[in-house]
Amino acid sequence: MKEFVISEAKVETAVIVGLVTPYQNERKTKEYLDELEFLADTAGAKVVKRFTQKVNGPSSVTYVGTGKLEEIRDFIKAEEDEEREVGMVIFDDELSAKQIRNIEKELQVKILDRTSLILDIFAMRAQTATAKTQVELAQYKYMLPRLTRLWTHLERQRGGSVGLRGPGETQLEMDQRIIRNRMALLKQRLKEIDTQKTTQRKNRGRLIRVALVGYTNVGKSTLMNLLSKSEVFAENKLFATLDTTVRKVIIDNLPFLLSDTVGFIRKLPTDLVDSFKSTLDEVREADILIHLVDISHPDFEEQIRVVEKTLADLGASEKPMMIVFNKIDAYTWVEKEADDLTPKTRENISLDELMATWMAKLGDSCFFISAKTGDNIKELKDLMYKKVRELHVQKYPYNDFLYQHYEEEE
Ligand SMILES: Nc1nc2c(ncn2[C@@H]2O[C@H](COP(=O)(O)OP(=O)(O)OP(=O)(O)O)[C@@H](O)[C@H]2O)c(=O)[nH]1
Ligand SMILES: [Mg+2]
Repeated sequence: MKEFVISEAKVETAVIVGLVTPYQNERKTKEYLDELEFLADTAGAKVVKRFTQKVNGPSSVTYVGTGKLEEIRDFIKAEEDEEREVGMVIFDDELSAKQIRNIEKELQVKILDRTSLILDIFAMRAQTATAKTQVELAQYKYMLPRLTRLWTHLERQRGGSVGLRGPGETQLEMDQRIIRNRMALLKQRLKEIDTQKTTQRKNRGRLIRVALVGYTNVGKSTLMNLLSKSEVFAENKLFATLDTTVRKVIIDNLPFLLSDTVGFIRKLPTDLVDSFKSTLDEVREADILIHLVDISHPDFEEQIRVVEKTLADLGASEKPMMIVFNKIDAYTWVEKEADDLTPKTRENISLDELMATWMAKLGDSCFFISAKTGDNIKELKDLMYKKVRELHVQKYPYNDFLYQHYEEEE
């Protein structure tokens, strides 16, 4: 638990909750909660306490068991007694309407889950009309099956449900209808945007398209800026980028298009991925993907799997791909004592060893850089030049500027 100082009293505070299950051991849960805390921080909430519980699976009634829920309630009460208000409780998994209703009744504070938190950040980050429309649609998709909770809230205010059932249902049905209409409108709007974007993409000319993909916060925008000398917003926050940016990059005599796009994350609901269809078309239509990985992250291997799974969901896993490991400057490891005979863990592997392992596995389809210090960037550019040219010659064999150059070299 972190220190709580009075000068920060205006910052919304949060308690986060996760489960340890047969499928998610303590270490994993800690990593998930670290990430959830980072998400909360990105959304502007300060995490003051974590709760975890060892169970076989989430309870369908209250997610955690009754005892744990009381523990959380007692904590909130104790904080309130000290004039420290807990603004919200955030759960690491998506909650059902029923779970939210029951938990809220017990804890009497704002209840969020991983999905609604991510949606909140998306809403905060959305800049363009496309992103805003996509986020709004995703928010309604999340809200619709959970609408009853608004109604229960009302119920409580009016003191019981007797005699209110009729108008209550009507109210709910009305809300649902309004939302469904709004969703239809948003879908229609996205369709129009899609058509527009498809036309735009067709008009881009005969250039190879390279897409930067990867987990959130791995450095995609930083690399994009470095390669294209553009100024895409990059910072140490999750989902700094929501909109796709496309830039023309020229390496040597070879122009191509490079796109930077929204980062992926664990437990991202498919609905949300669907809503970002037009943003992710850039990935789907790319000729080659650069999968950027943050090698300094303790859990980068799982991040790779999450990205691969998301790409498969998008139908983009068959594309040519390069894995580029970023942040080699920030990689840390602990050398084991010679007399320590316990098995080596991930923390005991040196960068050289790790690089050797991956190169043995992937050959020249993997690469190691630091977008921050510029380490190996020149070599990365050379490699990209080679790969893009290969594709270009295959796809546009009669393209003048390249064809000439190509012949000269024959
Ligand atoms: N140490 C180190 N930090 C880096 C490197 N590359 C990027 N960063 C930092 O990592 C953070 C995230 O960088 P971004 O470029 O915003 O990452 P992104 O993948 O675009 O993230 P999202 O758009 O949020 O998905 C920033 O604070 C960068 O300064 C690197 O090579 N080394
Ligand atoms: Mg970015």
